[in-house]
This record gives sequence, structure tokens and C-alpha cells, in this order.
Amino acid sequence: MAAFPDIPKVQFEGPQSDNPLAFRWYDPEEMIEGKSMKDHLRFTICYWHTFRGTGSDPFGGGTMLRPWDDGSDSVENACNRARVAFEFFEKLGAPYYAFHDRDVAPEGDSLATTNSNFESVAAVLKEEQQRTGIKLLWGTANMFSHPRYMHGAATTCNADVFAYCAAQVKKALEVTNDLGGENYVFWGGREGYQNLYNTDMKRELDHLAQFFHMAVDYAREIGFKGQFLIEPKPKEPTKHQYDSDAAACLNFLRAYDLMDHFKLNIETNHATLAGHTMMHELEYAGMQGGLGSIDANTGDLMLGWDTDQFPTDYYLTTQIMLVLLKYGLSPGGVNFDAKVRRESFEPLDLFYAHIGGMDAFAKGLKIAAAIRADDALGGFVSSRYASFDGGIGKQIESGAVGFQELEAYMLEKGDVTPNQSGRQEMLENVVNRYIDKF
Ligand code: XUL
Ligand code: CO
Repeated sequence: MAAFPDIPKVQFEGPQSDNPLAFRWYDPEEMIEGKSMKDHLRFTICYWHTFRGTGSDPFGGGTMLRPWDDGSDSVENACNRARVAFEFFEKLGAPYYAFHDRDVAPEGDSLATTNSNFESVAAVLKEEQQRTGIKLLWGTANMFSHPRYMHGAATTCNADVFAYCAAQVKKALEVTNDLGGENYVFWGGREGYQNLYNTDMKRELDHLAQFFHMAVDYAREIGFKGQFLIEPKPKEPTKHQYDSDAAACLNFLRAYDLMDHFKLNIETNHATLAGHTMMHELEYAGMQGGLGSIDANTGDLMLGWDTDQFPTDYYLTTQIMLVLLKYGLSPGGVNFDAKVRRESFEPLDLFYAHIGGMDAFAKGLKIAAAIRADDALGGFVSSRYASFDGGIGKQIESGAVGFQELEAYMLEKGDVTPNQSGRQEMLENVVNRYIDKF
């Protein structure tokens, strides 16, 4: 039985439409910079918020109305939920989905039962993928919810817990591989610490690196060709998350010889919590060849936690798309790691939320492409650094001069060529002008 019988497949109707169940900007086949919108954006629905989110918060229980879900931890309920999820992906026209192992299948009373639960649900996922053509962007393992992970997973002080999460990732990798997953994600979960009085940080980080090398080795063994991704996030749930931002992750990957195997999955709300803009995090990862995928959501600057709201701000999506167009995204995607508000408890709200997010990104893509077509920002940036294109600047960049030569140069010249304006306000107006065009 259909879970959303009254909701037709969401169609593109154009900017003039006032149909709240239509796309105004997301036209999957529209070509931009030689590629369809669908291929640029690779929209992905996350299973955990959309199909497992209950709306609970620290002050009260769940509010979500999910008539197809009997609320039990049975495998049958999980399989039924998987079918409903695909009905939702299809109606929305989302080409990808992503999951944690424990979102899709219930934990059993032993590892063996847990694994066989996962296999049973994975068989349904595979069937549904084949029926619909919808693909798995990435799989991951939830190594943070169960109490066994109280001290962390790969960074735990308990060797048995390390072994348990190794077994868990082994299985998640096998299932991801079997479902044709294009990436595999590690969000650090409880990989971090609260206090150095009880923590050997060096040992924990060494273990984490060993864990990642084991994952890479095992992936090779089973023929997994997907991209590994680390998802940076600071200060939640631990005070000092090891993967706190893009810079910390890239430093870790380089220090432990993992750069060839990993890229980053950058999430907007995590960037905000790290005190960065999303654009900064994307550019930082991109310039080092480490930009893999994005978790598309937004935080709230008035709140200090991971609110995981749906993105609707055109400035944000324009900035994101400017960077994604520059560095490319595939095999990553735009994954809506976002949840409807506790008060938006009806299934219909899931449609409104995703339509809004998809439209915001589609419009951001159009604005960013128009800015790029006219070289409206890039031209300014390259001319701003023109002094490095020739003369002494070129000699600096090529490594031809050191302090001696630079001192001699400056002594002879006497003083610097005058600076020019950075024109920040003028450039902000330029972005507004492009936003106005659509
Ligand atoms: C947590 C978070 C996770 C990861 C996957 O803040 O973003 O949902 O995306 O584990
Ligand atoms: Co995320």
C-alpha cells in the first residue's frame, strides 16, 4: 500500500508556480555548464533524519506522525520502512540516498543477529534500487549511539570495543559495496575527548589512523572502488572532536599517510559550529584536492548546536555552488543531512522540506553559473594578485629569490607600489545583482 497516496510525483513548474508541491527551480534536465542539473547536484536523501527521526529533543519525546511505521524494532518493520523510503525518493525524483547501518536495520542481541538483520534489510534495499534506479551515494556505520561506544569507537580505551567497531565497519563496507555505494563515510561520532586527565590523545589518534588503514585494506580486498570520506565536525558530542574542521582532518590524513584514500564530506552546520563559513571549509578542502561530498543543511547562528535545518538561503547555496562548480563534486553529492522541525510532524512536511532544499540549491547553481559565465568575481581575484604574475612577484612564486634578494630589491626601490582597494562591498553588490537576475 502506498504511504503517500495523495502526493503526486513532484514536477518542475518554473519560478511562477505557486504549487507548494512543485519545483520552481530544480529542473533535472536543464543544462548548466554542459551538464544537467541532476548530474551537478546529485541530490541525496538521508535515511536517518527522514525515516528514523522522531522529533524528540532533550525536553520531550517524539512528535512525528509516520503511519507506515509500527514503532517496533522488528526486521519486518524495517523492510516495510525501506519500501516507503523508496516511494518517497521516487516521488521527489532524488537520484541517491545514504544510510547508517543502524538506521536501516535493527541491532540484535548479538553481532551475528545484528549482521543478519542488516543483510535482510539490505536485500530489500537492493530490490528497490533495481526497481527504481535510485542509487546509494554512501553508507556508514553508526558507532556512537550504542552505550558500548561511550569512550569512542576507533579511539576507545577498550580494545574489545575497537574490535567490535572494526567488525561493524567490515559489514557496513560489504553491504555498501554490494549495493554499489559510490562512497563510504566516517563521521567521527564519539571520536574525541572531554578531558586530558584521562586521555592519551596520541595513542587514540594512532589507533584511529590504524583503523582507517584497515578499512582501506579491507575495501581493496573486497573490490570496493568507492571514495572514502571523513566528515569534519567540532565540539559535539565531545568537547574536542578529533575531526574538528577541514584543516584538522587534512592534517591528520597527511600525518598518517591517508591522503590518497580519503576526501572530506563537508557539512554546513558543522562548519558553523567550527566558527567557519561553509564556503571557507569547501574552499580549504577543494584547494588541497580533498573536497569529496557535502551534507547540505544549515545551522542557526543564535543556537550553539547542530540544528540540522533544511537549507533555504540563496546566499548560502550560491556560495556553496561557486565552490562546487570550481572543484567538481562527483562521486560525492548534495546530501540533505537535515531534519524537519519537531512541530512539522506530518509526512507532507518531509516533501515541503526537501522541495525547498532542492530548489534553493538549484537556484544557487544557476546564480553561481551566471557569475562564473561573466567571470564577475574570478576576474577581480586574478587581477588582485597580478603583481605576482611578473617582476619580483613571479620570482617569489618560482622560488628564484630569498630574503637577501628581496632586501636588495626593496633597498633599491625604496618603498612599495601603492596598495589597491579590496572592493569587498562592491563585490557583495555584484553577488546581489546576480541573485536579482533570477
Ligand atoms: C552528525 C552527522 C552525521 C553524519 C553521518 O552530526 O552529521 O549524521 O552525517 O554519520
Ligand atoms: Co552529516
